[in-house]
Amino acid sequence: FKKLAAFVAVMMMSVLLVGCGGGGTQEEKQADSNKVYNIKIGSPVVETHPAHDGFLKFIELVEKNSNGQIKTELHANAVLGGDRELTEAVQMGTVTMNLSSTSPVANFDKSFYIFDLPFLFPDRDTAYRVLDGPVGQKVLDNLSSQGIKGLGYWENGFRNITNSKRSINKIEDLKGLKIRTMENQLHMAAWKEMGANPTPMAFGEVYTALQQGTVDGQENPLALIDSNKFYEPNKYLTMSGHIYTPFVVMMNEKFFNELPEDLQKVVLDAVKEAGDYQRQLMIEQEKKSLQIITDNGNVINELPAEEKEKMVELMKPVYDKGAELMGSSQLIDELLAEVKK
Ligand code: TK8
Repeated sequence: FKKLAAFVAVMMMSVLLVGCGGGGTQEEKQADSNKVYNIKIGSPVVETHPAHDGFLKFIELVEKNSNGQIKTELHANAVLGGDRELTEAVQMGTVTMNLSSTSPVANFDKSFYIFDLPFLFPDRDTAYRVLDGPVGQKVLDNLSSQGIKGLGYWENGFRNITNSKRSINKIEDLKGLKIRTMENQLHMAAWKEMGANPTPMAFGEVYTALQQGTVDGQENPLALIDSNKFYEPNKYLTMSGHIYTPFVVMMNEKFFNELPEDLQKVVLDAVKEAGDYQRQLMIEQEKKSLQIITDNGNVINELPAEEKEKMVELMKPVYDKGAELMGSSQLIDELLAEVKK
């Protein structure tokens, strides 16, 4: 009997050793500290936009902090495609990492519709706190169902309206205006509620559409209105700030999971630090962009506060549609509770 007990003990020990030795892929990965990992980055924005600087900062940080184990290649100016194409490429693994406005990503995971609810965040600091908090993280984690690792949020910003027809001094001025929207049902519903005529279109086609008059106007944060020169075909700029759109930074999940834990932390820390840096650049850029548009002789007005309040009232059905598209109002309720903290 004693022999049998000893045999079982040896067997148990060997299984345990193998278990924590061979199967422990972390140790194997850790041991292979000479392995180089190449991150192929696709960016949908032009090099003059601070999101490009965000990627440059990310690259500096990961190459420095990985002792050369992480190499990068940055394909900027949407040469590998816009939001949707790049997100599909990250999903397939043909591109390792990208950023996209959250709105097109709602077509991959419906929880991203949350960010197309108008007037969700009263200011930047609230947006940053909520995005970097538990609700923002929950939305990022939902991307896992699409084979994507959500890494964090950088800033696109509060959206303003440009058009070639007239200043928007009251909501009625939007009536019948052909406005390009992002390819996102909730975004389109918001503009319908305000009496405009929404046309969904990829970002890369917007300038030509404005120039040819296919659409009368579009809406984007000032930095993009400047970097993509929408103020040239669109003489009128109305500062409405009706939606805060984040950029979501994403990575192919299989690639991320194959990184040793220490390099996963290097990537996550670099996305966070580069994001803080990019957010600061955006605050500066917004002032510069407004000056450029002013110097170009555009007609600029602020949507009056009472009109913004009317917009908030008009948007209530959009919140209901958002809950319908997302399957419930739970995430909306959670996010609004975070906003109010
Ligand atoms: C840039 C887009 C842009 C977005 C849009 O790729 O499509 O209007 O606001 O920032 O993501």
